[in-house]
Amino acid sequence: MQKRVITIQDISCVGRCSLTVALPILSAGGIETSILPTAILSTHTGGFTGYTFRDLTDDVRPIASHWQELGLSTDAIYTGYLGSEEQLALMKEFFAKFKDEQTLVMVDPAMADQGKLYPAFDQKFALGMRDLCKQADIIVPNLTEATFMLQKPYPGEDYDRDYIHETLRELSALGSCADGNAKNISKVVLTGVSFEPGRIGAIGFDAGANEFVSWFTDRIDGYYHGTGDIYSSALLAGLLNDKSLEDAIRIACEFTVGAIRRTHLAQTDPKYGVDFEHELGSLISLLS
Ligand code: PXL
Repeated sequence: MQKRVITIQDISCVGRCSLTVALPILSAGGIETSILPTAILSTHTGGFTGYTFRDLTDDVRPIASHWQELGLSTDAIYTGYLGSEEQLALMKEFFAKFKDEQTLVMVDPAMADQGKLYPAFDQKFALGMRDLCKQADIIVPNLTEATFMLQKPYPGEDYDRDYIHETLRELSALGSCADGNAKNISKVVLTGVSFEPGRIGAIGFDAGANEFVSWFTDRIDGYYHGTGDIYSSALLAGLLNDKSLEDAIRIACEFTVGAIRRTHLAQTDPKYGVDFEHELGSLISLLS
């Protein structure tokens, strides 16, 4: 049976991130993608100025109630960029309504990169996001987001494999400090990890198997916006196509680097995001 995901993030109308990448990537993975937009912005907030922001917080509960009346069920819930602490609280309510034994909850704590929080966020929000992550089955932070959630210093490029493994274990253990039926976060995927010049990738920790898995590709110079969202969407597409964590990590890495490479060669303005569209064919092949 075809799988369904409900993804909850903003619509940044221009700039290829959040819902404008999650929808096509998950669709390419053969997954029915239902969306719950949390805000509409004319562009994303990274590198553009003067963007509009229409908050849709007040719509979240009525949309969820209507779906409950329909008896809607879902194989996965995937949250990305969320606009406020109030929205974090609403996500917990949403999980309580729509999560059952079978539902995979993926939280991408999209709030920071390169050692800094995105413009809309502060420490308090970062801790709120940490609390939301406790309710997830899988989380996909980059190293900046991980250090904000663990309240430890951002190491820049100065870390080794032991540091990364310890960070992954600490992130997983966040789940066991949750209220109620607390348990470790079963899978953590840390993105943007590099142990040698010219190579970058992701490392996953499967708490149940007590196992680390990783994949690395060439590192392409420059900073490309929206690649975290592209990575998470492709990772989820892999998992929902019954790929192992290791294979899903590899597929998401290869897809994302392919899009970055094209964009680097085309020399387009990186704040408009990366050309993932021309990589969708390869994604479909990687998933089949
Ligand atoms: O890519 C993450 C993201 C999503 N949505 C909005 C953003 C960002 C990152 O800056 O600003 C609105």
